[in-house]
Amino acid sequence: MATADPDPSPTAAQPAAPEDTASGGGWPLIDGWARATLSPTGLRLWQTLTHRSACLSCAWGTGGQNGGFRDELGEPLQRCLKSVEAIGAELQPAVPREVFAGRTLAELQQLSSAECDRLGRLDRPLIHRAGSDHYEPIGWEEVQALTAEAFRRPPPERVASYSSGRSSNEAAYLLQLLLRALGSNNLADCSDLCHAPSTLGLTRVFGSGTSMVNLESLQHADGVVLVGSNAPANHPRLMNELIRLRERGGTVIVINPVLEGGLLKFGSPAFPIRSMLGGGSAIASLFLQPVPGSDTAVFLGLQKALLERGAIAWEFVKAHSEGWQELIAQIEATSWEAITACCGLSREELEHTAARLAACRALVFAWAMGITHHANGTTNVQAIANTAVLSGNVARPGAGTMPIRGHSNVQGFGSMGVTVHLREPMRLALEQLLGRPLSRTPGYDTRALIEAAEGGEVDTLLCLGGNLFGANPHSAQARRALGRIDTIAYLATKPNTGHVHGLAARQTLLLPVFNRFETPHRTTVESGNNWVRLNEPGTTHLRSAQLISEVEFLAELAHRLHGSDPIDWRRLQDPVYVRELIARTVPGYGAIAGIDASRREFEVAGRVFHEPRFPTPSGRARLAVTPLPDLTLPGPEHFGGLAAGERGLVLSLITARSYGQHNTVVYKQGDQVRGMLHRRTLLINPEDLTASGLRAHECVTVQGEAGALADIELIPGSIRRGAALMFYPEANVLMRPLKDPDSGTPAFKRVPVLLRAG
Ligand SMILES: Nc1nc2c(c(=O)[nH]1)N[C@H]1C(S)=C(S)[C@@H](COP(=O)(O)OP(=O)(O)OC[C@H]3O[C@@H](n4cnc5c(=O)[nH]c(N)nc54)[C@H](O)[C@@H]3O)O[C@H]1N2
Ligand SMILES: Nc1nc2c(c(=O)[nH]1)N[C@H]1C(S)=C(S)[C@@H](COP(=O)(O)OP(=O)(O)OC[C@H]3O[C@@H](n4cnc5c(=O)[nH]c(N)nc54)[C@H](O)[C@@H]3O)O[C@H]1N2
Ligand code: SF4
Ligand SMILES: [Mo]
Repeated sequence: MATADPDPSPTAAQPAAPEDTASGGGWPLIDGWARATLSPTGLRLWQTLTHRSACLSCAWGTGGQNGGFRDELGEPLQRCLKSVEAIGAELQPAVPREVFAGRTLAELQQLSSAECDRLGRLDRPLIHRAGSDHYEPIGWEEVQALTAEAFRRPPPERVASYSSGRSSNEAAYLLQLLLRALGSNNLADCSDLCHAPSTLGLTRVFGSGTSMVNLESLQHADGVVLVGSNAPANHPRLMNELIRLRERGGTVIVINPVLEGGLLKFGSPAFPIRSMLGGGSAIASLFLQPVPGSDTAVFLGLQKALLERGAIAWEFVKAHSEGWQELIAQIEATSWEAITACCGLSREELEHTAARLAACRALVFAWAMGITHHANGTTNVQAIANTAVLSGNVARPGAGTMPIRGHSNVQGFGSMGVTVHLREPMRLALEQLLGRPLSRTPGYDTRALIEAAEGGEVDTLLCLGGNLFGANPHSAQARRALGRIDTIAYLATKPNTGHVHGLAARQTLLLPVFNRFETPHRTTVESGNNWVRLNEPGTTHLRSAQLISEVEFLAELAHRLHGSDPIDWRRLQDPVYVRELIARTVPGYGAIAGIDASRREFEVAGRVFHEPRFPTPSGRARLAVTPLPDLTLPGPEHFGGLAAGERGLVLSLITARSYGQHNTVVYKQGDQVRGMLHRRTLLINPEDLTASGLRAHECVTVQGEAGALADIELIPGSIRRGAALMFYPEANVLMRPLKDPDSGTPAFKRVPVLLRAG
């Protein structure tokens, strides 16, 4: 454990001291803002930043009706550089004509993710037909006819969609309505690769799958436990809340196998003096570095320590939960040896941390992909939720569970019914709207979609944003699977690797859409804190572009498929009408019906718990046992073995985002904060280097279960022994798609790999 503030920890099990690690934020951010402002697109960029629409980037959800820079409490200066990067990429000129006309697909397939994105904006529809080595232009009428035919012909179980949470609620709602009306539940979504374990785990415990904390509530907390999140890079404005919490004398406990610099100190432009002169504000009060994948053991350890020190909120637990007897029995029966052997933290560290937790008046438990990207991701989430209940930290001001959502509107997609787990109230409402029962055939989530496609069971796929190829594990399998689908339509703003590697068997359509700040009509999105934002209409800088709004495209497709049975599908081109239907059928969304008139943004009803009555059958939180995971790694022989005298070792690989990328879109090659100056790097503990005979900055081959990457530079850093970190999406060639059986989410953060010298 490393401590980041004057409060001394009882042990110092991990070597890295805070000074060893570069801090997050600070000068590079201020410099980034200056550069962006002075660039040729600077003026347009500022116009976009002040446009009344939500940030494109993460689900923290800055922007909207309060003006581009404000959060839902109206606080100014809440835009971060990530947002600027995302807008900058959208303000690129159109892809030059000669790119798709002149370059063959084989040439385009050589491009990296960053190079694809830098080609520019897609500005007219394109098609790739089997046998051709080019994408070629196509008119919208032909696009609509081909797409409608591709959806009409096969049986409904053989058509599917994949979506990424960048689009609007209105487009999401239409997408699921269109597919469900057809009889298909195959609504795969990027959340299947992301927070599906949070939705499932929280629903099991509380009957509701989203954050139970809003921004205001967070501001009443005096403690935050931040688990498996690199918020300085991925949710920068959350850092302002953590800085303020520390200023109020609160406690921030970070749990992460990587001693992320920005979680020790962060220089936020919202606090400029400290950012520039003081090297940033202190974040972590306590930093625990467990074995990757062991968080269930960490939380069982914290629960055991709370139990032993008499800090269980018994009154609350007995009054407002069920199943606690079995959980307490598990905690008592699980030995300290089993817990510490699994998570690699000492009993003293866990006891000390539990004492800090018990001393807090109101605690928020927040987490991201370090918790969900595991073969037991759902159990991890339940272990956190159990801890929140046992310590009495739910359903009161300043306390609760808060999954930190990813894409800017990923949560809205779930609310709109883009999920294979449609909730009963919404099913009934949709059945009433459509006047017929919905199909009960289980739908494909993202992994099931890839597996079904590989087995030749999918004919037509519509991708509303995202990069299905790049985001999946086992890139070779993803390419093969997509290649067996007859027709794929990609709706996107910019080209990505998926568009050139994920080619369908017969025809692939690449269709350019308006982004959020360009869409010619109003749209809405939902933040990770359940706040619904309204985006005003906008315009595009692309001259003579043939862009389409996602709503218009989907409504036209629906009309061609369904005519006016039983609703007037073409009328759905009017987003006001779509919002009317949303208000009628989506639980908690009644207020959206009046949003066009009132322009009043709102909190989704029933999500934030102010008192301990939960939407479970008994009204109580449902606690359940959380088994310890088996984290045994295979030996070198699993990968073909090491020859006598050959240097190397097996590690547990975390695949994560660098400080300069948004998912599969890479903005910057280097990650200064982690000292990983290019993409072909691997972060490793210095003691693992010494023990294996490998050397710092040596280039090695990283061998996974599905593929290998050569010439990877070893970067010594503050990461737990036995673990390594590489950047996604490049690392996706390495891994076999091991997944959490409950949620279907891949174990992206625990990939067994063998490192070999040379
Ligand atoms: N700038 C930027 N912002 C983004 C994104 C982006 O790519 N770029 N992506 C968006 C999306 S879709 C998402 S889902 C989020 C992702 O946001 P994050 O979840 O913060 O992103 P990751 O980089 O995947 O990794 C999270 C952290 O988990 C830690 N970790 C790995 N394994 C474990 C473990 O076993 N236990 C614990 N406790 N920690 C572990 C890693 O060290 C890392 O610090 O960000 C969103 N925002
Ligand atoms: N190894 C590994 N793999 C991972 C992860 C990991 O941590 N490690 N993280 C996983 C996670 S958390 C996620 S969420 C997925 C992300 O998976 P995806 O959401 O599928 O991928 P993105 O890279 O976010 O998709 C970006 C593309 O969306 C398109 N786009 C952008 N804006 C819009 C818009 O407004 N409308 C439309 N129609 N298209 C738009 C652009 O073409 C852009 O190239 O990746 C997952 N894969
Ligand atoms: S924190 Fe997230 S929502 Fe807020 S400005 Fe940054 S990227 Fe956008
Ligand atoms: Mo995500």
